[in-house]
Amino acid sequence: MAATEKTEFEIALNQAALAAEAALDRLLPNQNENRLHAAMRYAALGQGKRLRPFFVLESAKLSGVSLERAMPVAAALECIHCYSLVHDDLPAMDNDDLRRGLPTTHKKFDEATAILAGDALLTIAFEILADAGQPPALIGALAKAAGQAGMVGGQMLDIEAETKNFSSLEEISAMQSGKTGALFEFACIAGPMMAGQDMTALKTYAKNIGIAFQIADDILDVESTVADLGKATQKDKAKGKATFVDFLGLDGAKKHAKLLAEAAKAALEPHGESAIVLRQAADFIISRRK
Ligand code: GRG
Repeated sequence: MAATEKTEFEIALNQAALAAEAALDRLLPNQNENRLHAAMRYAALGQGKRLRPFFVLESAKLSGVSLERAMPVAAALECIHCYSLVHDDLPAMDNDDLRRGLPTTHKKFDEATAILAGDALLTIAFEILADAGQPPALIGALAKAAGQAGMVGGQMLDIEAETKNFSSLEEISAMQSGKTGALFEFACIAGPMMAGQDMTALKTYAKNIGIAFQIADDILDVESTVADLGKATQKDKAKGKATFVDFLGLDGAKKHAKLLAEAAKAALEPHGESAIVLRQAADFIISRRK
């Protein structure tokens, strides 16, 4: 392949990002001069890799589910991801000024507006799914992934770990499986769930890439720059956060991420050649620069 030629994954991610942007633009409210609407749109539109929508659309494709049926699920999931970023950036949490290369939502607007925009992005996600006639099992699965048994629960453990150190790799993996992994897992099983198919292979794939993604995030926090990442770096150590790099060292963390990516790819074996894009996605997750 020539150096400039794009991989199947890069093409699919780019298409998913464009489709997600268009869907969010259409689905998010936009009354003139409505401050809440403006903050919701600021938090959700424009930048972002759109990895979670990509995984929804790709798992749907692999399961024979149409783009039309999968798109509201991809958009709803991205709304929840964007809400989590807005709330995570607040002074009471990570207190960040920069997100996706721009002022965080509470810096651009104010804290109260950012809290409400996050709340509204979370709730509109479920409105989008209900309006699209998605099955209760899928709506319930997203609620579970986002809530106390998933992302919110993981975030709580992460905050607690600032004062109460994790003592094992299992403990930190459990926290990250909730905080970061749960939304990835939902994204990857959304396809077979909509199609009523077996989810085992994609669930195993997702569990591995979820942790690999977080390890890559921890490594980028140490090795990357604000200009490349569009957000503050070197924050984890300063905040006393429990990271994979602390437990494994930089080289150990890179090796562990590679093992997880290989395990993710191996899990796709039942899907054969049609899972090539997801295999390439696993490699991207651990080699990304932002
Ligand atoms: C506040 C309820 C609540 C949860 C916050 C996801 C999360 C939990 C916090 C985000 C903070 C963070 C940096 C987590 C590490 C992994 C992560 C989710 C990174 C951001 O995701 P990307 O890289 O972001 O997919 P883009 O901007 O590309 O969408």
